[in-house]
Amino acid sequence: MFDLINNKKLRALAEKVMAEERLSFSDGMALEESNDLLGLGMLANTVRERKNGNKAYYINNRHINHTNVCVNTCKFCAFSKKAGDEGAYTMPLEQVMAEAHKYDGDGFSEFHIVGGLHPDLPYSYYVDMISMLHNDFPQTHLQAFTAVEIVFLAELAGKSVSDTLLDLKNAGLGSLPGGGAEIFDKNVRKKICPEKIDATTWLDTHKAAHRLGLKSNATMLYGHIENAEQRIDHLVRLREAQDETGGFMTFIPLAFHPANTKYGNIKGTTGQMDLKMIAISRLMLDNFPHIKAFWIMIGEKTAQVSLGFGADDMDGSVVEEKITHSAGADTAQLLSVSRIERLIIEAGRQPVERDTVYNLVGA
Ligand code: V47
Ligand code: SF4
Repeated sequence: MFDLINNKKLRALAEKVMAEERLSFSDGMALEESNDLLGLGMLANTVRERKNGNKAYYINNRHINHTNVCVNTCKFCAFSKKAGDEGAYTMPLEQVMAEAHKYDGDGFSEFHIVGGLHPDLPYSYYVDMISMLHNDFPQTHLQAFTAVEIVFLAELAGKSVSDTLLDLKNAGLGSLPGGGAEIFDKNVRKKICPEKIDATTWLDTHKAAHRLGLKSNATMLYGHIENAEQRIDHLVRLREAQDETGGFMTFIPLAFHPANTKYGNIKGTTGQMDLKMIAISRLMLDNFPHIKAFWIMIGEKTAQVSLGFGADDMDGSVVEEKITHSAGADTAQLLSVSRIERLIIEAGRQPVERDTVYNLVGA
């Protein structure tokens, strides 16, 4: 089958993939240097089918972004505002609850909750938010607060990261989303998000969560000022962390959207790059069970095609995502379950509704 791959280096990697051998950093660079998208896709699809067969997962979920007020000034972010700016908002807890109850009866299994680093909200706001949601929605998984938010909350409370995670877990937190990873490289980070926690702190926060029994996801923001070497370095560091704890469920490559950011001059990613990132991450992250195509960022059509290029997960119905839409995403706010299933079935895959931690829903 791999005779069809026209690139010599890629054909050599095919042998490693077939033998289930780990790809090295320099193998990763060879993947990056290849423009043989079909070859990359074929290899990634082999791993995808080995791990997940013909299944394509999705979740019926709802996003809540409780505030866009943030003390940081990440240059790629179009979502954050300073308090008092036009468009700045912070939901009191009653409003968070009203938002959550808007979806009563919709059959969702997850709330995905992320927000800015607000300068004035007390620690109790976050712990109470989780316990109030958990109280009203005991069956709904709460995937909340990126590692960046967790470290911010720990500093706010004067507690260790582990104790902060424990407070939130005791209140009903189910898992951590994968945001805030951006690109681990120190020099890129200094330019794109100078105030953000460094790579080691991000990774240590996830490892601490895993040790407390909380699963998590990981992301990588690509298509801005980073280069191929920095992307492969990012994946290798994630793979090493996963070797230690095994607590990551899913990797989500995030396509940079430049509109309304400080990088408005950068062109958005292309379909070739989006599919290549899915394939490369599937091949490099041999210890991650799942690779997610976040349709909000790459569009429904590319997400559908990515199911043959390494992805086995389409995320979910989402509803009212603000982070990417602030940065010019022209995707819808909502994909109905029937639309997601149609996209998956037309791609020749078997749609499987999951909850956050990949239990089957309604099975
Ligand atoms: O960390 C911010 C990214 C992330 C832009 O865990 C941008 O299942 C593109 O992490 N263009 C937050 N991306 C979202 C996130 C996420 C999304 C979906 C699923 C999961 C999961 C996690 O969004 C941030 C940052 O990397 N981001 N601005 C932008 N202009
Ligand atoms: Fe704040 Fe997150 Fe935006 Fe950075 S990416 S400015 S931390 S909301």
